[in-house]
Amino acid sequence: MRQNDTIVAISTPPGVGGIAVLRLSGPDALQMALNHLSVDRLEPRRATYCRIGNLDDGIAIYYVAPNCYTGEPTVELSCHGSLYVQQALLQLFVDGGARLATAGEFTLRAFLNGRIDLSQAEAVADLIDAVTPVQHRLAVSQLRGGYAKELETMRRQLVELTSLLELELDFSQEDVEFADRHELRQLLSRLMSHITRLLDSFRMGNALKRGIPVAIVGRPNVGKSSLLNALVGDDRAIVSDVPGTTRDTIEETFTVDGITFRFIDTAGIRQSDDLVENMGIERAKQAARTADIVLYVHDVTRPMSESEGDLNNLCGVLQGKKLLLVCNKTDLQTRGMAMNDNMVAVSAKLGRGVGDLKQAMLDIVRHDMKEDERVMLTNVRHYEALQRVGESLRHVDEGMMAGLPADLVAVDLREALYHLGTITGQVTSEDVLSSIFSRFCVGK
Ligand SMILES: Nc1nc2c(ncn2[C@@H]2O[C@H](COP(=O)(O)OP(=O)(O)OP(=O)(O)O)[C@@H](O)[C@H]2O)c(=O)[nH]1
Ligand SMILES: [Mg+2]
Repeated sequence: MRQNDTIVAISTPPGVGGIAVLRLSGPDALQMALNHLSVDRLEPRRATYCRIGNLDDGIAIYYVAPNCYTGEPTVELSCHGSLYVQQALLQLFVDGGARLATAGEFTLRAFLNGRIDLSQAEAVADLIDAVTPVQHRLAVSQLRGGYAKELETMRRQLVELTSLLELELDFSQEDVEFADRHELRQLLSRLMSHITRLLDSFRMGNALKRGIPVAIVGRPNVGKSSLLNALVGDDRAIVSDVPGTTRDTIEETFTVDGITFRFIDTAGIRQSDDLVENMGIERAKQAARTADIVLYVHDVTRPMSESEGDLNNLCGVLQGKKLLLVCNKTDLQTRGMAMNDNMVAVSAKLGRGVGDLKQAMLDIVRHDMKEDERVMLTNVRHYEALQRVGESLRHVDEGMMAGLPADLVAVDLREALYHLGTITGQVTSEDVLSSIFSRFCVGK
């Protein structure tokens, strides 16, 4: 990982634009820029209007290290967004000794120079990817470091634990077990419950980031695919009056009030001799298993007892899910129905009641979000690392209960510290870094 050279890239999206921004970062950034500008100095953090390499007129800004994004001297040139100008300027600086930056390399340098930790670098990528207000909020809160602070607190507590134990080690010749193990275990259990809470927040955090999975299930022909189409406002799934039309699962996302739902239309659930259909039905059950919200569609022209029977059979699959009973085809039904809180009446065909259904889903999500207002875990890599931290701490706990000698317990503690360090990047490998930064675009 070379870091002592000067890198260059266009930081605005590829293509023609009103303006384009070229970024130079590294020890020679200022000199390289000045070589091609019509001015002979750039005042730090001041916009200077100048000619750039006889190609264009634009604005140059010089950022002084270390208080800038990459933590090293940086110059940004805003020029006209012509493809020709962009390419010609890049060429100019490459000929002048700069190296084309790889994807995410500016942010990688920010990390390597200690400007941000690894979890914040990942938040930068999330922020760039964010398309909904919720995704934006999650990324911003991770970027601003509320989460990093929480991790730091945990790390300090772990270090404290380790040093308490090591103190005990120093005195072990004298056979004192003075580091009050009661105190140790209290500290440990506080830490463990903290970790459990963070791990628990992942389900919600991840769902908010990627879209909350909503499975649409029910008997054949009740209008599941029609409901999907009505929800997303598009003829996404094939609809027909032949039962068993949908054979595979179909996914479509839709954002309501800033919250993204990932709808999964499934094959109608029934006893069938058709092998392919049965595979589809198995997938339907699987979709219901992995969903947060299950929309069970009931056709109001059919007896309610049918759906009730199904729901009883699906009981195991539906455990822990939020279930909404969607009574469909209400346009064919004139008499009223006894409704309760978990029921929504719709006509997928006419689009009637679909707004109510969306509202009911939003209510479910908002209710869950309230329970989890603090820092939320959204990143799979962090989730896995924290799971390992939790596991090591469980070993510590077991070790202390079993009265294991301090040096053995300390091994597990150090392992916990190690896994925690992988989140922020205090310990990391080139593989991890390259997999994280390859997600970025060039120029970031
Ligand atoms: N009148 C009326 N017909 C509907 C409504 N919703 C769906 N249908 C009709 O019911 C039939 C089945 O609709 P689909 O959406 O394909 O049903 P499905 O549950 O996806 O069926 P499978 O994929 O076979 O399991 C079609 O003829 C739809 O036009 C509704 O609200 N009112
Ligand atoms: Mg269907």
